[in-house]
Amino acid sequence: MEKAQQAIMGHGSDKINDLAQETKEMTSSARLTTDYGVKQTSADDWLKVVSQDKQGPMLLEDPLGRERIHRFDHERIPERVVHARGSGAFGTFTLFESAEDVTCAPVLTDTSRKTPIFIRFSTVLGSRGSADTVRDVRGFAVKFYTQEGNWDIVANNIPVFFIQDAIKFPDVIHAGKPEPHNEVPQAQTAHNNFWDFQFNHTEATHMFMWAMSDRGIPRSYRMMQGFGVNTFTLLNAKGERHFVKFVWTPELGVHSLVWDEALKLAGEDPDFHRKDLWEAIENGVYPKWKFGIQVIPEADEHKFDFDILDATKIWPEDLIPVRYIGQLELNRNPDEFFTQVEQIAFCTSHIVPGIGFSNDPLLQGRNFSYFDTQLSRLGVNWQELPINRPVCPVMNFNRDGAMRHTITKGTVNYWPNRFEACPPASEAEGGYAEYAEKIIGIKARARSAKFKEHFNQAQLFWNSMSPIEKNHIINALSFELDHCEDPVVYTRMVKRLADIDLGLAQTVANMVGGEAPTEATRPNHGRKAPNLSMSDFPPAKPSIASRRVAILVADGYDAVAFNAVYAALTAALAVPLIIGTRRNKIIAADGTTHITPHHHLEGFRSVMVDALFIPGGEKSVKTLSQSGRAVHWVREAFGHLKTIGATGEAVAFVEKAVGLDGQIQVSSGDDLLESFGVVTLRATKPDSFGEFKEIVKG
Ligand code: HDE
Repeated sequence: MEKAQQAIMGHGSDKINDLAQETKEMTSSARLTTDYGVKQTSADDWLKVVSQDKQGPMLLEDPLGRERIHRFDHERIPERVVHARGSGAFGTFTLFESAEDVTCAPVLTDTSRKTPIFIRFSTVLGSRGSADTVRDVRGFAVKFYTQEGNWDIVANNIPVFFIQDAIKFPDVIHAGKPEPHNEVPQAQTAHNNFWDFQFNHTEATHMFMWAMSDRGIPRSYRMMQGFGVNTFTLLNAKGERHFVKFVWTPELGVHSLVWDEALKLAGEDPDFHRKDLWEAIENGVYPKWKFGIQVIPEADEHKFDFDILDATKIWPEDLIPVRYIGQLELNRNPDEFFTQVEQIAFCTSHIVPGIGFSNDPLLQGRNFSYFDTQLSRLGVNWQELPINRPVCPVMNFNRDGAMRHTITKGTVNYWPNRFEACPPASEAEGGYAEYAEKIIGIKARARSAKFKEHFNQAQLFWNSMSPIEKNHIINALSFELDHCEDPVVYTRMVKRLADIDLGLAQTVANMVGGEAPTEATRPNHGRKAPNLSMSDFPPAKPSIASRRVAILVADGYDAVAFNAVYAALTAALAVPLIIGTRRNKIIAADGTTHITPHHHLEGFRSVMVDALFIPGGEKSVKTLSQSGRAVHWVREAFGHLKTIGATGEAVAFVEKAVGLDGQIQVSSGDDLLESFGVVTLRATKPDSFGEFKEIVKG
């Protein structure tokens, strides 16, 4: 049995057991058949008229030939209109602390339960085949297969959104997607239309600051927070209602790529995030997130200077702390991408008893949209698809439609019926109880007063960034606006930045063109909030597990140093990757020991790894130092502030490659390099790699 499968046997495996009924395996004992089950003697030739020396016509009669082409012609379904590019995995939700004071939903109150989940990660704007590492918001949709039915939190890695009202969604997406006349650019916000939209919608200001921050280029899906964004409600057994936001935080800490890495990876390894997730789960290093709720009693709804139903606002954690009550863990890769990752379909409207909606105008529109989009993507019976069906019984009077699978016996298909077949459930039986909310108002196309304030939290976010994060935001805005050729777009956007911070506006104006503002359009209130900066989220338990470490070797490498590092990394569940001057055998300095590299220097690049190690060995190091590509490996890794380790002769090679030759103290006092995360040892001692590991962990 697979490692990952073993881990989830018992509790939490209901969904896997359910899917097993539909799962077939391709084995050598199985024989090729048509879809209607008849065994076939050939898979290679269409039925035709042939004679010894002449190729005759193909026969339309051939059912196998026609079936193969017909089935192929229809393999594609419409890609998701947004979030088309994604990947996902199965896992388990474990509840540590009951939230029964605020909800009666057993998934959030019964600590003995383990609820099966599936999570799909995605980018928003790119097509299905676009690159993983583009600057974009990341989708983070979670399906909980609870005993009371499916509960979906269709979340993002950023806690706010561009717009307040669902009616604006087609506009924001049209503006962000490739432009209509030439379908350029793919998976990029760096173009006129996106920034034209941002200027025209002051409500988007807070969100574009998040998107331009390092959160827009995550290092890994495993290192992002998840946010439900919209305000939901919780209902407890006493009938009391609370407003709630859902949030989860990765055990590995929140980390990003640097922009240069993201750009290069988009070309060198467009599947970087997809592979990273797959590799970690296959290696048994399961990603985990603390699952939390932010709760506001109904009576406090109007106590804040922002509207708590406005999806362009966070609930600052100093005002409303997160209460972490459970854990999401991913522990099993899908068996087949299409039937699981592509066909999974989420709906914000899928909630279970004890959880409710709020009047958040973005959520209300989403509740309409998701079901509707599944109808055009998957057809009316999409909830019967194995990945989408609940693990609890489903029975009702919905019938027929394309691709209906379920065969429902009985002579009636309506309610009420004379047999009293399939009556609605009482609340005591677990029926969903609507909260009796009193609503008074006038009918109007309008938003309530507090929705009109759009800059306070954009300033709060900016003020809360560390100096490095601020610098990255400036660089991101400078890159994006540089790609807007229309001066109207970039000059107006530069002015908009003065609504957030004068220094920010002036620096960006200087880079992208346009008149630098001399006065802030509105004073910066100077407030900060906790847990907006990524630096507030270091790893819970620093670990080198699942980190990729490249080991650069050529003929004549020092086998003692190599073996020590390789063994230490493997024991710590890291992923050592041997990168040789070729993929054929590389011979060690002793002339007999050898290794077969995973990749060669041209086939793999430094941006694909977290750290670099170069063992000594006179001949090996000489070869590497004469290779432009090897020198580039070291320089690039150094430029991206990656940990670099070196022993013996390789120490001088690293020093020279990074341009710090002669400036450092040798022996244990390599302070200058160490401050850059470079660990060097002149003499190889197999037990002295602890420090290297410690730095990689950070
Ligand atoms: Fe979505 N969104 N969205 N969205 N969204 C979709 O549904 C929509 C919004 C999010 O992995 C679509 O099944 C509207 C916020 C994720 O399958 C569609 C509005 C947030 C995913 C849709 C929003 C999201 C989607 C396209 C504004 C963060 C991918 C395919 C009212 C909380 C789910 C699909 C997956 C997908 C509509 C705004 C997250 C068209 C109308 C806010 C993670 O229904």
